[in-house]
Amino acid sequence: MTHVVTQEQIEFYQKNGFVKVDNILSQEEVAELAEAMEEVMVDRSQLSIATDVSTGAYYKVLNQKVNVWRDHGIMAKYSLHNRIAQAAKELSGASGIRLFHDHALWKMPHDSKPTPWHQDLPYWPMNEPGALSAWITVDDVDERNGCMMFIPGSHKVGKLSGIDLVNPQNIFDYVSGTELENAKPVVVPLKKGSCTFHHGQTFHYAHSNQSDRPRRVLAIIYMPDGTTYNGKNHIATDGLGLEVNDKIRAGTLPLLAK
Ligand SMILES: O=C(O)CCC(=O)C(=O)O
Repeated sequence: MTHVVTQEQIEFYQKNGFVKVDNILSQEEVAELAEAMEEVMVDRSQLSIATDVSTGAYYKVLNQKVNVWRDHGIMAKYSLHNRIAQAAKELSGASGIRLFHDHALWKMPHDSKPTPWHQDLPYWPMNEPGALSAWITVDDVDERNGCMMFIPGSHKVGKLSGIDLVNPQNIFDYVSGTELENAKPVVVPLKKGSCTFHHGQTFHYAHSNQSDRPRRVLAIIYMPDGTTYNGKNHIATDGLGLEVNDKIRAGTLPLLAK
């Protein structure tokens, strides 16, 4: 198969813990995905999980719905898309890539809050650190409506304590005395249809949405095939009967690229 990302992008990702990939989707695909996301965000199906109600504190940070691919065929088309999974495989260097979960991540206009600096891996039930997220936007994003920013090289610091996304600790306190303490963030504005990939240990942040429209993103979390379970409760693995140190695999966590 031809490569989805360049060698330069792979090296950038390995070194910095994030990378930008322009036009991972065509403009036709973006339009289709945006329409499906609009539908799925108001769908009352029980298969996906909205993590807060519209009056809640977390909703101001993120209007989030997890596993939207289970509700909508077009969301499944993109969340299970081979091209995006293949890019994740190439960047991570894994021999196979499984879906962990997808989530629509909308930052609502008006009274929104920033997504505080955090790592993702502390929330995931994984022993190993190779999992990564594709963050695909269907709107042009910049600092005004909540594009992503990253601390280069922060994925190499290891897994720290999780951050409370509503009442956040300062993640930089955890790395005081290291070069990360005063590291300069890299801001990554994107055109719709483009994406970033970030490693589960990379520090990342997004400003509040100061525009008058939702900032609409589909994020897909991938894990290297063979990643093992650490016993932590998580929406994507609860009820699967996994024992600690089992390989994380199930029909709902499909192998997407190998
Ligand atoms: O969309 C955001 O504001 C934050 C996204 C994020 O934290 C993630 O995809 O891991």
